[in-house]
Amino acid sequence: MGADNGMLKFEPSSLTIQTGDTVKWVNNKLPPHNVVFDDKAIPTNSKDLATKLSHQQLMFAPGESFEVTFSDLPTGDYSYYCAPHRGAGMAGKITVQG
Ligand SMILES: [Cu+2]
Repeated sequence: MGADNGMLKFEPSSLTIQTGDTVKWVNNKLPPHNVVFDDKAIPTNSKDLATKLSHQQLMFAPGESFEVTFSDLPTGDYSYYCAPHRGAGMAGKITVQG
């Protein structure tokens, strides 16, 4: 989260995984960052699932990280953003395949 060159973005900004895989987000430059899944941009538009996948708490320290395991959920595209930097376009997408 936060590119080495100072850009407010997730790197990589899109990622394809298999059901059951775990994704780790690591704080890098320009904190604070977080990860908020948009219930309008995930399969089934489930608010509960969006909340479960999100890490709303802001991460300030470089190297701080968290992991999410994508199991027991529908396949498809899961879009998310960084709340403090949403206006700057800091967003990403996880594509979950079966
Ligand atoms: Cu951010």
